[in-house]
Amino acid sequence: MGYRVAVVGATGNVGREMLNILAERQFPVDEIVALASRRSLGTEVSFGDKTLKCKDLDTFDFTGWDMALFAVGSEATQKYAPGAAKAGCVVIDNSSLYRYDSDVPLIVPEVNPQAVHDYAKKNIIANPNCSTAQMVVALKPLHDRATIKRVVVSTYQSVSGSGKEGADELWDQTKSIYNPTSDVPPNKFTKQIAFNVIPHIDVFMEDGSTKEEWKMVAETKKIVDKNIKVTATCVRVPVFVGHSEAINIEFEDHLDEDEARDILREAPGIMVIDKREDGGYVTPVECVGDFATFISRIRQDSTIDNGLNLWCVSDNLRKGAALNAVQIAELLGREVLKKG
Ligand code: 11C
Repeated sequence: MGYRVAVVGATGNVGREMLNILAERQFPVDEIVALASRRSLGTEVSFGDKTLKCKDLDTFDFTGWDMALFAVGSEATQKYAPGAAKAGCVVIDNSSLYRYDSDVPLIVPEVNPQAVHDYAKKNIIANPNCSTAQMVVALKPLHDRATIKRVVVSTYQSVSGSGKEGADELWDQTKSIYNPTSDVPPNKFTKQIAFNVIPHIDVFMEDGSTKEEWKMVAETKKIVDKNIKVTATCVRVPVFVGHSEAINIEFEDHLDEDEARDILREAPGIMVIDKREDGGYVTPVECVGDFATFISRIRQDSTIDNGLNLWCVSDNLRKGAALNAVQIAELLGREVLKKG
């Protein structure tokens, strides 16, 4: 016996990846429905070797459905998730709407799987921001060994994090620079993204940080440990898929770089590629379509007593969004609903 699963926002980048990953990982599905807004009604999406026709989210009755994986913005989540949850369907939400709600667990299954038991207060589980998800997978096993005091992270985030419009803008702008007959001014991004980098993701906060940076701080505290101090600079780069992060970590206790490498090699969800030679590290184009979070360039930071540097790369549409949501669904099935 399997689950009745709804994928909400099935025509978007993340919704399509959710369907792919549910099929790839042979999630025990008895019935699956792809839901989208009325204008996408009838649009066909793939689920393994099957094709699903999108149904209307607006009129869908979630009664009798076990789980709904939501991949729509906060506004649509606010409109539809409470109704689905009230109907008894557990919502796994990829938007930021519920992430900071103390009645909603925020889960990365490799890090805080025990939080799944807190799902019932609202019948909702939140999925973190992509840049947080990959970082906490790397931080957790190191924190367990040597207690992290402070993290300084700089991100190099791909345009797919900002949706299809962002990817189209990079593509069109790149072509227009080679062929200057057509001008593609910044629209989704605030400055030219082709052949450029932009130190600005999401809105500005009062203290001068951006919301993306704030999310990395707040979500790391909620998922790993509220005592960890995090400071982030989030940067958009002209890469289509795959977020990269340069992470500097300060620990309470000494942690040797070789031991850190061994710990990370054994840690769930991580693949260490760390040869100290040309090309002995991972770049975003190599991580596309993969489930793992890749760690390279592990080395001591000799400017502080107990410091390490590392390079972390992952497919932002997978571990950063759809894969993590499916892993939460697997966890929920395994630990709570116990049907599969
Ligand atoms: C980006 N991290 O790369 C963002 C996208 O809070 O789920 C995901 C935003 C979120 O633009």
